[in-house]
Amino acid sequence: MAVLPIIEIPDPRLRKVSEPVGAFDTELKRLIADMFETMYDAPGIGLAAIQVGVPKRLLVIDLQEEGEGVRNPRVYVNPLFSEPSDEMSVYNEGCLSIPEQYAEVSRPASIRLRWQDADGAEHDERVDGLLATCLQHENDHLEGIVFTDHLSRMKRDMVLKKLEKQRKLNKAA
Ligand code: GNR
Ligand code: NI
Repeated sequence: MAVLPIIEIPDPRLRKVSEPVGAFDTELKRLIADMFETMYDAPGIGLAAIQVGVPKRLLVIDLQEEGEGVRNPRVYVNPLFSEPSDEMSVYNEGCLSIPEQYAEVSRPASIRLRWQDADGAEHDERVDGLLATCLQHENDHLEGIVFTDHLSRMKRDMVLKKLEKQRKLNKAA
């Protein structure tokens, strides 16, 4: 297993549309294991394959609910969203590819999700709460979208300016 480098904006790879996973082989299982190790190391609650430079429709999530440190790893291969609720939910989102920046994003509070697991078996569930928010954030990555794309021009410019300022400070340190 390995901690992989996480790519950050404005890396153009983060704008690519990821391709469906076709083979449920040992290479896929190794990538999933490396993605978990990378996400836990960061630490983050979700990671899309493109964030480690692999343009495949694959996400890992672990909400580590209640902050009790109990791991609950979830893998979503070829996720498909439908039936978003009219009800919206606002969450202060962050992204490992936009480090240390946060902003409130409004998304459907619940969605229907179909996906495959690491062995290719199919699943179909309705999800809500933080899991629904996180899944939509990750699914955006598969389409080349990041959370700042959902903000007003003014808020987006503010976040991107703060990111540049932070990067300069980090460089000077
Ligand atoms: O670690 C992460 N935290 C987070 C918080 C609120 C909404 C979404 C997320 S996902 C993010 C990790 C990440 O960048 N995934 O793509
Ligand atoms: Ni992200």
